[in-house]
Order: sequence, then C-alpha cells, then structure tokens
Amino acid sequence: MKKCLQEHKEQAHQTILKSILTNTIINVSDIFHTRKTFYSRPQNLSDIQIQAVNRLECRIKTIKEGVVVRVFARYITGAWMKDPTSHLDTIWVFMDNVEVNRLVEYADEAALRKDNPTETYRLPRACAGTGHVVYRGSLYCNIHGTNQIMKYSFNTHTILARGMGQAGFNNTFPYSSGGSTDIDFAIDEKGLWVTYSTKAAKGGIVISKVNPNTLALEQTWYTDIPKQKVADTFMICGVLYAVVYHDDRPSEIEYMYNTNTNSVVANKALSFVSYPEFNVMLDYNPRERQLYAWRFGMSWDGLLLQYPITFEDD
Ligand SMILES: [Ca+2]
Repeated sequence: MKKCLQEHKEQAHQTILKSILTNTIINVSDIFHTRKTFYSRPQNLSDIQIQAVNRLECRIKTIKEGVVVRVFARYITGAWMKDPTSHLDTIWVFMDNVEVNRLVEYADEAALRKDNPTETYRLPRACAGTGHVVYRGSLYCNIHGTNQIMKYSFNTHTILARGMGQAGFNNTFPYSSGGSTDIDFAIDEKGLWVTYSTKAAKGGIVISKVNPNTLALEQTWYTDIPKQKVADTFMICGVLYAVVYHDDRPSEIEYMYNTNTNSVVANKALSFVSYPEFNVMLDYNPRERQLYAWRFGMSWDGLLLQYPITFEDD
C-alpha cells in the first residue's frame, strides 16, 4: 500500500479531480439479503428499529460514486459521523486515528463546509482507529491502547467502558490500512454492532451485536473473512460488507456475511471506486441510506465523502 502511495503521489490532484468528477454508478443488484424484513425510509427516527417492516428483501441496487463534502488538509485519516437516530443533522469529526480524544462538533454539513464548529469535546479517554460511531446521543469507540469499548454520553459527559475479552487491539488485527483499526463499530437498521478479531478466530472477522445501554455483547458470529486483508467493513440490515483494497484496481466489496442466516453471501467482487486512493473509514448511515467515508487523498489530504445507496424497493 505504501508503495502504491509513493507511485501515485505525483498524480495527486489530477487523480482526485477525476475521481470526484466521475459520477460512476456501480450496479450491485445481485447483492441481496435473505431477511424478509426491510427498513422503510423513516419519517420519525425515535427508534429506527421499530420501523422495520415486511417488504422486499434487503437488496442493494447501486452504490454511487462518492461525493466530497469537506477536505481536511494534512489529516489523511480520521472519522466523521452523524447520529442516525437523531432529528438533528449534527456532525462529529475526529481528525487523525492515533489516540484521539478531541472530538469536533458541527451543527450541520453547511457548518462543516465552512469550518464553523459549535463545540469541541475533550474525551476523558482517547479513542483508537477510525471505527467510532454516534448512536442515540452517545459516542462509541475503542479505548486507545486497550481492547475496551467505551460509550461517551454527550448529555452527561460520562463514560461507560467494557472489556472485549480476547479481541485484538493496538494493531494486532487491524484493517489493511493499519492505524489501530482493530475494533470497528457499525450502525444499521438492526442497531449497534462491533467487528474485530481474536487469536482463536485466527484473524477472521468476528461480529458482535452490542447492547447500546450496557455495552454487553448480546450475540456473536465468527466468519472466515480475513480481517487484515480487508480495508474496512460496514453493516446493512444485518449483513456485513467487507471492502478490499487493491494496488492495481479499484477497491471491491469482496466478502459479505449475513448474520440473519449465519452464512456467507455468495457474490462476485463488486467495484467500490476509490482507486488509487482508499478509504480509511467507512460506515453506513441507515437514516440517510448512504455510506460515510474518510478518503486518504493522494495529495495527503483527508476527503470526507458520502456514497449514496439505492435499494431495489426505492
Ligand atoms: Ca467501518
């Protein structure tokens, strides 16, 4: 990956412009979830899980090319998040991925674009990696240097922490981009998840459903998906999507695992355009039905992107 970065550094600006301006649509209609419940576009987000209704299979139709919302000069890695259960459009940003405890809050995308933050939080414990999420008014992350997960309440400014058993941490089982991405949270229509790996799992991705109140791991699935070959993952309707970065072609969704059926989803590799750049953070927002990403730009900037997703029943 480093070799690739060096090779393409001189092409930086042209590459970025090309990738931004190319409105490529990827047909991924053969991705499907076998679960027979599907999430309707919500009007009220007080509890998105309640709004899962009997509809078509959870079937992705397309993932569009990413739209750049903001560029952070020099911050080649980081994370940006919205709370999908909130009526507000508040955005939180972590710049960098190493021992981060400075969380910047913006009222909305316009404020983010104008670099007009409303508040900066100094967390009592620093987070690691880029796999943080905000859910039901709290931040969830992996505490730096540990395999503990943490819930930080924006209302009370207090934290709740819980150990993750044998979960690898501190670059034991990171994604291929490294950067302490051992423990990755995700939110989908079914709630809060965390993905990681253990020695017993031999580096395979382990998926756990997380109780957002207690941080207890309510249910766990073991997969053969090699975590360190994967660039990042996200969940939609209980299905894990794993994106693999390649040095010579666009990143692809190469693996899927359906927790509803406890099985791998057979599929062909699906292009996920970011070549020769790659995303160091990737998450799904079930309210907006789009992916949030932080792209490691070839000009050594961080690009904050959204990838709209369309579904078969839209
Ligand atoms: Ca992720």
